[in-house]
Amino acid sequence: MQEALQMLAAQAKAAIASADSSAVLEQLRVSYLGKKGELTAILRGLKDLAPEARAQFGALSNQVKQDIEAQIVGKSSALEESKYSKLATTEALDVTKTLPAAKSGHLHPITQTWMLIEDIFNRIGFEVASGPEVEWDKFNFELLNMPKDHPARDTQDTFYVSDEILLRTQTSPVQIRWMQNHQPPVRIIAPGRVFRRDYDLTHTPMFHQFEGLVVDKGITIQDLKGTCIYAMQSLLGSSTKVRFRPHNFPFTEPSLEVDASCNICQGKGCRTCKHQGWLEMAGAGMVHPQVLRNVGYDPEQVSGFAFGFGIDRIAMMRFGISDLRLLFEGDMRFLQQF
Ligand code: 2U9
Repeated sequence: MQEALQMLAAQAKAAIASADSSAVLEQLRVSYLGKKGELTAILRGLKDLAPEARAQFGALSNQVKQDIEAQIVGKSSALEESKYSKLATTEALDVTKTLPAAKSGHLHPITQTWMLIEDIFNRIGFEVASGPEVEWDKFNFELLNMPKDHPARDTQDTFYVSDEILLRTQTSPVQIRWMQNHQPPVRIIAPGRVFRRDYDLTHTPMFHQFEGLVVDKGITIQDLKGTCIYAMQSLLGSSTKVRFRPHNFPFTEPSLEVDASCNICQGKGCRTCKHQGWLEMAGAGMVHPQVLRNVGYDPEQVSGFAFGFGIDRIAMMRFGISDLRLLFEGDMRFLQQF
């Protein structure tokens, strides 16, 4: 029995020493010291021995049990220690290391231009108005002097939702709604998304424009011209020249087109301005008396002017972008430049 105990003690010592994980160590503890363990079986057998032998082997068995327990405890802390010292090298963090600079986003070139426009007009006392992108035919066309059979409707290929509902082709309905709810003086700009069925190098089915409207007693075409010159020079530079050509819109009379001297070649002629020295920037005119009447204003008492600019066009000129479609593709390599 003594021999058996000594062999067991030697076996256990070797096995514990070579255990390479806490799980293996736990298995060894169970197999030696557990309820069905080898040493436990020997200890249980002590009761069958003669009293003398029982005292002798009892003491020895207890000694072996204590030794095995102590070895397991010692090995367990050695294993823990080596686990953490390995982690200290494999998962080490250098908290003093300099991080790469954080990337911050920025506003889209169109948003930047839009905000600049609002700022330029705020400075001369205009309020900013907005309205729905899905509109009634009445607000987008009819009250603007374009009844159902009007030829001008053909030039604005429209997305219809139903007979009476459409995606607005201009922001003019915002001004109609404003005038229905406010008495003169009116001094507003209406920036926003508009929609037309068009897609090529210079047209996208969704684009941005801002329109302006001023209505008060005694407003003349001089006010219109002064405001357009102020806007063009604020947006494109103070040396920008502005010229006005006669045009025709159903909602203004007289109507004008507004050109700015090309800010790429300073008016000398280049590819951007098709060697004209001028770029077409806006449409404008004195609000048609019928439009004033349609919203309940008296054209004998008040007069007004209105204008419309493409925001995307201005953004392209300010940032030197040649293809409008690039602005709407969401390619970060392109957008990060602005
Ligand atoms: C009301 C009365 C008149 C707004 C106007 C234009 C001329 C015009 C274009 C410019 C570039 C559209 O984005 S674009 O293609 N706009 O030419 N817009 S006058 O006239 C109004 C607006 C509201 C009540």
